Amino acid sequence: DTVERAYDYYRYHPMHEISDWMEQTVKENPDVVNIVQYGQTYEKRVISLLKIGVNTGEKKKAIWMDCGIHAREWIAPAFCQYFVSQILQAYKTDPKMADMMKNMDFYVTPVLNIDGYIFTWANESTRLWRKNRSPGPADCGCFGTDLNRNFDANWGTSGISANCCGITYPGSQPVSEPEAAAVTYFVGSRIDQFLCFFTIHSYGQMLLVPYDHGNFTDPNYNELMEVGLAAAEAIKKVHGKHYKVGTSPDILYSHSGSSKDWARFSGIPLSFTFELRDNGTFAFELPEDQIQPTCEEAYSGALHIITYAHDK
Ligand code: ING
Ligand code: ZN
Repeated sequence: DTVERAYDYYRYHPMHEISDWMEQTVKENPDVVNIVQYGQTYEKRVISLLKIGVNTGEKKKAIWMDCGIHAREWIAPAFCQYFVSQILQAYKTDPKMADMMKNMDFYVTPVLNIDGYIFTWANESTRLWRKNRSPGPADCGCFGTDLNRNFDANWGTSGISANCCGITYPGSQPVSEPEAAAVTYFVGSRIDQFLCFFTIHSYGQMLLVPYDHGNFTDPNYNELMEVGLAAAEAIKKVHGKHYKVGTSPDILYSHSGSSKDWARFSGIPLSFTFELRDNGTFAFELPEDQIQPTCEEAYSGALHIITYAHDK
């Protein structure tokens, strides 16, 4: 007979293993976890998330987290999986998490850009693919749209490449891509539920607050910075790593069409992009021995923000 081996959260997993892990997680936690299929990729793969929370029969508040919107940022899907395992464990041992799971549902998408993620696993020459896998315009000859430039938030106005071969090509129009449409529709149709939107990237060790577009200032900028800076402090306590906090134009450069800006423009009070480790030494190819410390520190930062959102 077969012996069930514990899932290894400190390795990178190909998509089929992540899909199996999602099903296994539901099997092991049938009372509080469901799989929700909410879209399809360009190559017709099903996009799904784990909905985690106590079914109280009431309309609940919610937290959004997506990972793997960019294919090569492998630490992001690893973090979403770790995050799920941690909240499910804490639910059983920590009254605060038990309370939060009664009042809120966590919607976690481990891999949003599934086609791209699979492409980065296909062979070494495609390991650093970022975009999705939809073909560009007929006269282009290149594949892929940058999904974090494709959302309906000042689409196409800054921090993009108009060339469809570029890595920041925003697509032919806002939400032209099925992966961005899936998030837009799912989150958009229950927008009032969401207290907080997280989208997880690498690399750079940053917590980005709205807005990514330099022409806009968030009316809650001070609050977002305060929460973000406290989260960065929580992160630093875990393994001493420094994460910068700020808007994208303040820290790096302005860009348009990001999911975080779309979420915030749509009315979600808290919206953050996490840029996980590292600072460029290994960049997108973060060694597996850094998965655990990266996840531990990022969990601490995310939990700070989630607790703030819940208690507010
Ligand atoms: N970074 C995000 C991107 O979409 C970003 C967010 C943009 C950060 C611009 C800083 C400056 O490009 C990654 N790593 O994908
Ligand atoms: Zn990214």
